Amino acid sequence: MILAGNRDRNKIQSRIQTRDKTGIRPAVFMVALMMPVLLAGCRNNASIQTETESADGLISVAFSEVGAESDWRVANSESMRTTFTTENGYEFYFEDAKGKQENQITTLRSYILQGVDYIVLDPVIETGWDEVLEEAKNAGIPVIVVDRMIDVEDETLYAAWVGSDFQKEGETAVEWLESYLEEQGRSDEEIRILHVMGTLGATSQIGRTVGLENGTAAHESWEIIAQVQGEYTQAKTYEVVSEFLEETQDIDVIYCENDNSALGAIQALEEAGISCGTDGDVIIISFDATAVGLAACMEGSINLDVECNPLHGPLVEEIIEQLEAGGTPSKLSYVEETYFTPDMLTAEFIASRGY
Ligand code: GYE
Repeated sequence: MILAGNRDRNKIQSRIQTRDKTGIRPAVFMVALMMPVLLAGCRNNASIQTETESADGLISVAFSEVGAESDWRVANSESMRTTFTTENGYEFYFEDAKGKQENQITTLRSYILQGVDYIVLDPVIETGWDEVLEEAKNAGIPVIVVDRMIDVEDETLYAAWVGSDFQKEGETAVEWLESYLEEQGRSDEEIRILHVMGTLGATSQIGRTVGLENGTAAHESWEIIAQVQGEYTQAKTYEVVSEFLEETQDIDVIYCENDNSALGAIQALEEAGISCGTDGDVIIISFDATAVGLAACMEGSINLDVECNPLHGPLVEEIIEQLEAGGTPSKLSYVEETYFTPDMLTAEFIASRGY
């Protein structure tokens, strides 16, 4: 439902903060004025509905996704799509920002103009959201943030956040490495770590980086020999790791901030004739635990894959249900996560996860 419609709005009156004397949300009023323009420019004309047509009572949920840079991301988008279906009572809007915050800001402004019921935002980076979220707030549209966090002055600019504890993921990796080296009798050996970072400024990058940096500072014999930017993609990581290997091949660990990066690092090592994983020279640590990462872990080229759960759709739906019922969802909800090593994996298990 795009316009105010005749879905029972009583429940959501309380969260609509700005209305003019007519009781119409300014954004809705603007949409009414601009209807012919919007209809002409809309990708999915069929889903634009008039007030009478929206008697179906669908709730419109408009998602601004980071991009499609990784398998994790694809699973995340899919989780939203399969949750917010018409059969489940939703009208779903989706925009892929192609990794650019400015695209997300444009998308949010168009969602605000359309007067959607809820905005779901997975922010590329943490900063720079105050202004556009103020606009959403003034239009009375609750914003639910998923995955990466936002750094805003006014916490009332978003209703809730759901995602992972990224620093904890990094700490899990550090703890595992410590015990793995111990098992191998390498605790006192010098350990040279190549750190492949994800998208700079994204909460997942920040948390996983802090986890590693703190862990390294706490181990005298560990050293981060370089930090390179893999941008969460296989292609970029392959490029930067290949370049690095021309400088030195003296590396004990490559800490890759997601599975696609790990695959890029493995590809670069293979090409340089360097072995990795359980039977190789370089220990590979990865994050996400998507099917591609777990498959590489099961066959031994990734030593550790720390899980990061991308299935946010049902969690966002719970938050929307709470808001619809006039409740206040928890401001921050962390998803449960674990980690995987080759001995823990089977093909059946990987297939059963569905992403
Ligand atoms: O680990 C990576 C993706 O923010 C948790 O973004 C997310 C990260 C994920 O591109 O694969």
